[in-house]
Amino acid sequence: MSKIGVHSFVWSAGSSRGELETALDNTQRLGYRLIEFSYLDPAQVDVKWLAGRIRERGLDVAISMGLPPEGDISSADPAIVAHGVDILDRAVALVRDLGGTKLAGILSSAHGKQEHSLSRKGWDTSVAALSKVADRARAAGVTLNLEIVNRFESNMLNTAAQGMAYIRDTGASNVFLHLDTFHMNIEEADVGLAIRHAAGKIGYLHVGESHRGYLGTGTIDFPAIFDALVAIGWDDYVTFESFSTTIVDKDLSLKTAIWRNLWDDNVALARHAHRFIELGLETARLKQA
Ligand code: FUD
Repeated sequence: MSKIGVHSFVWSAGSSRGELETALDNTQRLGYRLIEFSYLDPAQVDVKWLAGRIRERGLDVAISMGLPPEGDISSADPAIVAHGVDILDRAVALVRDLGGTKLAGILSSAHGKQEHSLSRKGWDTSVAALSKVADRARAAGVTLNLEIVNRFESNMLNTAAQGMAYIRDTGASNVFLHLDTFHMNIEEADVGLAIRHAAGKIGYLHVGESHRGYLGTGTIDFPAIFDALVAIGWDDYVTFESFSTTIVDKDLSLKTAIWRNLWDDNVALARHAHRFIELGLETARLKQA
């Protein structure tokens, strides 16, 4: 049985107890072993209660987010950088309090389309700020996983190679890459090769289709991706991510340009995705046996 996770926005963008309970229920019932909560706001959620529910069900948990413009740690404005550091520190605490070990997403710059290119100073500012967060995260037993997203969602880390350079500059042992097949399909010359080159530095992984709908119905070469994952000995979570206008988050849906309805029935979608990932990994293992 492979370790397969699911992004909470497959279930709901809400965080009422009922919505969270349904999300956990569906996650477990369909055979997923990890739930990733996106933009979970501790002010809206009883974190202790949620941690207990996750533990009781024997699930793992990860948290993902993208920094807002007013918390961009690559900014020239020290107040904006300080706000971003505070957001990251609080997200690390949330991961720890939920019983998780991974913070993922766009952590090194603002999430969203930028109208300027990144300067050397912006890079250095971000590396310095994130390194400090990483020190505190290490004490909390949390890793920082930098999501590599396409050019329309960040002006900083668009390829795995750029992410590796950033990690080297931090010198931190608990900073890793968060790779995502949707973004890699846009920016990497060869997705399988990029995974092989990044082996050992990949901390978290999203599997999403080229249109972010049903896996296997777009243009992504999934056999090449599963082959690469098996070749590098990946034995951590593969988390399914998909977006449709059926589930709208006020921030993320706009930043990721979710304008089309790619599915209504999230249970059918998630059931299919689980089978697709399981079979893909199994086939790759058979090929390499
Ligand atoms: C964004 C993306 C997501 C996002 C995450 C934030 O394009 O792919 O992974 O960063 O959902 O919580």
